[in-house]
Amino acid sequence: MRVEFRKLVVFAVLLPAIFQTFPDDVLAELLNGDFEQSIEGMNFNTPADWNCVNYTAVVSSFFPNPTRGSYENWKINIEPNNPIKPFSGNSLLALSTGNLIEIEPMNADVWQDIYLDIGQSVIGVYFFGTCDYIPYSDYAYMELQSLDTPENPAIQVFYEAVDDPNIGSYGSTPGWMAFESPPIEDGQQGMYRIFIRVSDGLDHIYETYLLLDGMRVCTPPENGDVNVDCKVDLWDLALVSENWMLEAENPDIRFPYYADLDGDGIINSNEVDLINVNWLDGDFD
Ligand SMILES: [Ca+2]
Ligand SMILES: [Ca+2]
Ligand SMILES: [Ca+2]
Ligand SMILES: [Ca+2]
Repeated sequence: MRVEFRKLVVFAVLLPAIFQTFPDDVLAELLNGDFEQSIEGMNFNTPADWNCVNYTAVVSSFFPNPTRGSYENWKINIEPNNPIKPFSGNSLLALSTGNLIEIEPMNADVWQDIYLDIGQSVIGVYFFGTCDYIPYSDYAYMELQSLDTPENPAIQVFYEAVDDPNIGSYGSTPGWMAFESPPIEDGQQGMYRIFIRVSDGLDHIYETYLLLDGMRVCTPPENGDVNVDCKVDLWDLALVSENWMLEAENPDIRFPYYADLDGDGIINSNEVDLINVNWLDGDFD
């Protein structure tokens, strides 16, 4: 009888702690990670379920339209009739820095607070492109900021900057790039802010853009996830077959960098091998 009473006490003590971990307005699930839902605005539509500052627009395609600057070194063939299309669904999120005028904002931010459990990662794709030049090194990043222990350094997910040799003046990433945050380790689980920023760095002029799509929180497979949906199955084989022997060198096509699992610039049997080794791994909830 005494033991039963102790159990009750433990339960009563734990209960408020559980509610504290999951407040009413925060779910343990990423909302609108595919940016298919938006809220109509005066100048542009912002993503539903995300907190936004400055230019954060849900669009059905993207083409740079800088006030000044240039996109002459972008690594994709881009024209008004050949814009960047969503990675998945019908829309993507575009963040932009300020343009010519001094009172323009220097940065654009989006964030969402979420509970991350052991083994979970934030995954998805991004594209970074700049109309600015070195030494005005605009940059963009995604990081996970612990809300339970704010003194802990943020977990970096990706970081791109104009002065990185892979980008350069008026440059870009070569296409949609996959990202995956380091999995949450035992003891790190808790509330996090998924924080994303694109910034002018030094001044207020010459736009830089960050595009995002296909974001989700899950327990990813070790490898083999060609289509970035957190599981290894027939859809990955289908994407490999669709892009069979496609090479990054070919300027006429947009190479699916996110699907090039071994990073050798070609979609071939290496990807099939990685799918086989990791077959049916991942998050099938
Ligand atoms: Ca989408
Ligand atoms: Ca700039
Ligand atoms: Ca997959
Ligand atoms: Ca490859």
